[in-house]
Amino acid sequence: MSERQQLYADSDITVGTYTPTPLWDEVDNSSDASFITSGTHITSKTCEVGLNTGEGDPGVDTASLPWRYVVRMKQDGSPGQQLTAVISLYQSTTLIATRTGIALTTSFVSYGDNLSDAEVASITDWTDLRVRVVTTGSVGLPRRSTVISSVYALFPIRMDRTRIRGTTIGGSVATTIYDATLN
Ligand SMILES: [Ca+2]
Repeated sequence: MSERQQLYADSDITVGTYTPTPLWDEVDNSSDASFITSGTHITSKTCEVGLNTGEGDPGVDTASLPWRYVVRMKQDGSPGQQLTAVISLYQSTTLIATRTGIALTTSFVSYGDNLSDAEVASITDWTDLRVRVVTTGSVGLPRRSTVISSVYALFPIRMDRTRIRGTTIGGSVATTIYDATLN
């Protein structure tokens, strides 16, 4: 089974024109019913949220699992502008990874970016990871808004821990997950 830790937004770094605030409180879940909106675009719009620290540095090469950050978003409003997004993972103010040229649609889509081995190796502080979203509107009216419903990252868990899921007993599945340190 996959051994993943999911890091959610838990702080605001750059609010810009986005509402409502705090931004992280709307995008720290998988529900499209809670979201943040940029307001109508004239030029580019930027927001950035900090991620919680999860279990921290996975510490070793776990290349069989993708290291991934995800932004679920769409463009809102009448046909006219086309919004294009750039999503980036930062450690503090240092760029770790970026994905450009995301053409938003009018339905929510989860756009992810997998980190390369070199990008993973460039992360030295797992307590200050951030995700920045920059969207730019094409020339054209009516103007549109960027809408973001979820921001998170998926990383492997530490390799010096193992998880043992309970076996089926009497027809019900034990749901407790046990952590055991091996060394
Ligand atoms: Ca949400």
